[in-house]
Amino acid sequence: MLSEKRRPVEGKPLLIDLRSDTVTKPTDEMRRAMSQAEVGDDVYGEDPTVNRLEEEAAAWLGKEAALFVPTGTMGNQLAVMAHCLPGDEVYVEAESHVYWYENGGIARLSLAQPRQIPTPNGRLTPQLLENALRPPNIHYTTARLVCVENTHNRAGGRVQPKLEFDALSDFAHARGLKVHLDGARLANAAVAQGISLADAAKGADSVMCCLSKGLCAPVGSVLAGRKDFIESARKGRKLLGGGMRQAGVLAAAGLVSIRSMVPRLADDHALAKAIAEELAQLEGLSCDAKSVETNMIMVDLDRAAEPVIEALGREGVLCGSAGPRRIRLVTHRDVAAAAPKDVAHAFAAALRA
Ligand code: TLP
Repeated sequence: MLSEKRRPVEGKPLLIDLRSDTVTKPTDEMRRAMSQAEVGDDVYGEDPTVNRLEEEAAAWLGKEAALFVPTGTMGNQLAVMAHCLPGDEVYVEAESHVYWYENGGIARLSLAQPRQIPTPNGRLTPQLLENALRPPNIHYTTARLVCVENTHNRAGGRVQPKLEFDALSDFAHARGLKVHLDGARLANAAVAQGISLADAAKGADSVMCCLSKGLCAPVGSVLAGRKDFIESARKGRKLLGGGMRQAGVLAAAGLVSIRSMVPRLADDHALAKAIAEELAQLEGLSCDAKSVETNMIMVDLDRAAEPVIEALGREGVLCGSAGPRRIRLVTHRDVAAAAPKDVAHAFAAALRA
């Protein structure tokens, strides 16, 4: 339901684009690295820059091997394909991206059965998983995989703390399940906790992390796991038409993301908090600044979201809907530090309109 196609209102200069951190532009350093990248045919395994990115991404995420993929969606779906057999059950948090926003991929690409587990805050726990699991029985399909999302998008960028994730993955492993981590924004989760991404992903058998969101690369995500898992995902990527050729021009930007863009996410988090604190003072909406843990802000309205989003667009603030009366705002590198006051003024005007 996010209004990804919303564009700046014609004739009016764009002021603040808070639709997503996917709108970030590559940095100057990235553009330089892209123009100078050494390349080869990656389907033959001959692109030195892609090979370097995959090596560094594996170490970054604390896994044996990694694969460069065009999108986070492809990374998640390849993981499900590599872990599951047709008919298997995949446990997903009820509001997770892999269930909500990936076109039914679990069912369509892996022929597996997603089982939604509702949570109050996007955080699956051993108890909730245990309630969903069934003992082996002739009537039941095979429980195979649990997917965890950190940070959690529809929960408003909430973080699953490392100890909680470790406990959940220990529980899942003890019951013979694999664990896939949708870490599209794992770097945000790591920065918020002051830990490395490898530490944050330790309990996962596989992890996907996007380079094209807050980390500013123009394209690309990485999927990491054991060597044999990555070999299976590499075959799956070819099946889906994701075998790219001189992809080093893209991987070069991804290397800048991994090497130097993570620490600055703290600025995005501070900015999100500041915007939420300004919005919390307005009438006609509710915004809980305390629940802002990373770079997302959820605003609940006392009326329909779409007309307010349109009015905000006329005020030069772009954002998306995350429910009939809910607006999502996402901070990123291309939002000015002075934005909180401007965003609050735009909301006040839009709510008056
Ligand atoms: N999320 C996008 C939209 O698809 C909703 C956004 O603007 O937030 N996992 C998570 C948790 C995500 O938030 C996203 C993208 C993905 C996977 C998919 O990544 P891409 O867009 O690269 O396929």
